[in-house]
Amino acid sequence: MNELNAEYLDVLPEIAQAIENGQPVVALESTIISHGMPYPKNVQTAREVEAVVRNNGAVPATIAILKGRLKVGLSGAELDYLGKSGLNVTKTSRRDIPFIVSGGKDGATTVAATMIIAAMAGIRIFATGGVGGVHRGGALSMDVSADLDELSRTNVGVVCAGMKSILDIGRSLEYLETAGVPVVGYQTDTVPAFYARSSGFPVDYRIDTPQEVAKALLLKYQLGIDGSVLITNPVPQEYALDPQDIEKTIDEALTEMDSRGITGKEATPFLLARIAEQTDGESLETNINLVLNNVKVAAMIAVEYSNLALASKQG
Ligand code: PSU
Ligand code: MN
Repeated sequence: MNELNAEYLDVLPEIAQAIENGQPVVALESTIISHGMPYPKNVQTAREVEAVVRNNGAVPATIAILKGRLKVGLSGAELDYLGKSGLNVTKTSRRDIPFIVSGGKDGATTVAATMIIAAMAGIRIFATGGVGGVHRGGALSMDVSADLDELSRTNVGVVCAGMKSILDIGRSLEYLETAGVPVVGYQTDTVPAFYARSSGFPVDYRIDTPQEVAKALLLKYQLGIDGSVLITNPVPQEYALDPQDIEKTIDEALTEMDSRGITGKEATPFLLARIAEQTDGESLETNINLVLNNVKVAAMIAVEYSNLALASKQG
């Protein structure tokens, strides 16, 4: 752990010990809890997610900011508090962290902010549902998620189910290429589109085993090449939604967002909530199951990463 940051970090003892010993740890974000899913499913899912990480041999580390403290690992009561507070907790990305901490406030961390705090604590693998990207119309509005720049600079591998098609997936991938972020397809040739198994866009590298993913990630850091590897893992077939149905819902949500003038950091939470409402919870079931699938893969990668890193230290 970086001495400079230790003063602001609260790492649960079990997690601190695992990091210290080079054992597998998987970081998890909290905006998905407060802004990504409704209560109480969000809290139930967050607990289930932690259980799946454990069942696959790693220690879960859910990350958030509470009363100005950077929390790595949350108690059951803290998870419940975040889930109940929902949209009342500040969505916290890179730019917000110093202000939430200096104000002693609570913050639900996005992919970008979770990566930063995970890296401070020494965690190398992080799992979520979907990452942010270039919004549709983003070429003009310049609404590009801070997640993309974070992926180019912070050394944490991110497992996700691709991007929701609320985003312009093609432009998001162009941006990642420019930023030097490799997009890996875990057992797939095409980038998944969150609810759907494929966006049609090719991945940079298809990798079929957790060990091969871990090897490339470790090598990247051994070579001193900063930034993430985006590991995309398609939603399990049985939970995938019909792309045309979901497209219609997304289009309606985007039209409503524009007519209400919603922009900036409110855009993504608005779209997520609208889509969940409009699909009568069907999309929520898909969302939950793809997250569970991602954390399982992330835990398997973390186990392999830990083995390889320990072996290379000894060797
Ligand atoms: N996309 C999803 N689910 C989510 C998010 C994005 O499918 O929960 C959340 C994540 O926390 C992500 C953030 O980091 O939204 C991106 O927000 P913005 O587009 O404002 O950067
Ligand atoms: Mn944005």
